[in-house]
Amino acid sequence: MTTWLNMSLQDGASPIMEQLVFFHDHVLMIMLMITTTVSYMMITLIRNKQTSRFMLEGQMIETTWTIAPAIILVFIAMPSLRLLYLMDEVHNPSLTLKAVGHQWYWSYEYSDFTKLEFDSYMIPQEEQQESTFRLLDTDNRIVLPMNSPIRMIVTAADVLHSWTIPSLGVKTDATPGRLNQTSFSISRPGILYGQCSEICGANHSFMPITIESVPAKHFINWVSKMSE
Ligand SMILES: [Cu+2]
Repeated sequence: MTTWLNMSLQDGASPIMEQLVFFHDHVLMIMLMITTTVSYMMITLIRNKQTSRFMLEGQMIETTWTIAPAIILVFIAMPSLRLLYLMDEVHNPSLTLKAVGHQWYWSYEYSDFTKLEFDSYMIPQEEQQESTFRLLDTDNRIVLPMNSPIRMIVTAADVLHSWTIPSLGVKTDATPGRLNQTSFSISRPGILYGQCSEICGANHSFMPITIESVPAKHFINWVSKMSE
């Protein structure tokens, strides 16, 4: 999760998010090079009076500064498209979780099991404990096995919502009458936090998402306990 003074992305908790962080850094490096070059050019132009009686045109430099940005764009587009298609791919999921957005809470259905579904409300400020995070913790956490491909089905019951976990690199719109699909696999155990990311009404800020990532064995125990 984000902690104090973290100005950057959260640490990736899924292979896709790790790749997204690498891509972000890659683009930032390119932007740094461009900004440096352009600022250098602008400063030189301001500080010098570059006039010449003989120079009327510069075919070579004009060709270069037209083609160079196009080549730079290709170096951004290629890894970007690679990631886009990687994120779209659903690799033979071992579990399906359905999230339904409501005003203003999420409800979850584990469609692989019978009658395993629950609502997940934010823990209100009056009920905060030492161990809970304000505006981020829920009364019922999603429990998911780590290191297994998970398919998410996201939809809404009333208005638009958006199911988001920044550390997994997942953000899917929850639209009434529509099922949106995304997939991820969590690389380590822990608790992952997210918030609704589509302005959905008065309590939009108060419908967080909490995932408890556990080893597969613990997940099976949890499922049998829940379905009792
Ligand atoms: Cu919302």
